[in-house]
Amino acid sequence: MTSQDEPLRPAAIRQRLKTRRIGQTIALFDSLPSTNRLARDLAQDGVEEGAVVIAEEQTEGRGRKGRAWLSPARKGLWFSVVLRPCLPEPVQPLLGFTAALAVVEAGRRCAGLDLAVKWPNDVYGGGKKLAGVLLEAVTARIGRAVIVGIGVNVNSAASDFPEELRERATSLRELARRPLDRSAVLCAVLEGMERRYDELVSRGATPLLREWRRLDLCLGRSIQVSSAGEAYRAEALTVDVDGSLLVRDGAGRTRRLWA
Ligand code: BTX
Repeated sequence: MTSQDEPLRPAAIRQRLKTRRIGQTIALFDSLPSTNRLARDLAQDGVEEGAVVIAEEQTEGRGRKGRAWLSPARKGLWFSVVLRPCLPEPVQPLLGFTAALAVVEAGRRCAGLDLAVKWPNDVYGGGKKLAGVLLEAVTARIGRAVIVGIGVNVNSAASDFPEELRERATSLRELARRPLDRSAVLCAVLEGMERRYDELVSRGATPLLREWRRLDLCLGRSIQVSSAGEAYRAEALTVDVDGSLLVRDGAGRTRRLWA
């Protein structure tokens, strides 16, 4: 086993982590079908806000719209955070922004990288996808919860990706040209997420949206839209307070897209 393949250790994470809520409870598994699925069950059973479910490997990791998320053992961080936000429901898609921006910050803190985001929730480096975020709302016995599922390729080599992903996917190790300590990256993401989440709740969406707009690769560009059975090219204008993307279509009309 090389050092970059070392298992995560809850005690080491706890010792390093500087948060008040997110990650104060951690459930770590060698293998799970999907951390989001277990986090949903725990949220329904009343687990406290900030609980984190981590798996060294996911056998049925999921992306958006039922797509698969490749989650090989010890190559990345595959985890889900349970939140019980005091936020109006329409604003809750912004919780995905807090996670994606926290990954960007972690890349800077841990590896000196300049990463970018792409609406709705992706993180990119060197033009390739590095991380993704999957948000799921849960109606629980003690009220609604939101599960923020985060997948970050940390120590994957290009050869760890299947042929069809190699041109489109990357990892922190590939970008930084050295392996990284996954515990350090995890703590940086959880800390960055808590800070943005607290700020969103206490000060509103403005600081978060300002940061997102500065880092989103789509904005100001021509993009291909396929939504509700329609396909067209449009210019991506900006993101709005409900996390939607405003675009201008070929006829000059402004249209709103939700993830
Ligand atoms: P997405 O639908 O934007 O991305 C899925 C697409 O990304 C796939 O169809 C594939 O083309 C590509 N892809 C799959 N695996 C990877 C990978 N490891 N790196 C780069 N590209 C990949 C993004 O969905 C949201 C992903 C969330 C994953 C987390 S992991 C913890 C939690 N549990 C769970 O099941 N999902 C979330």
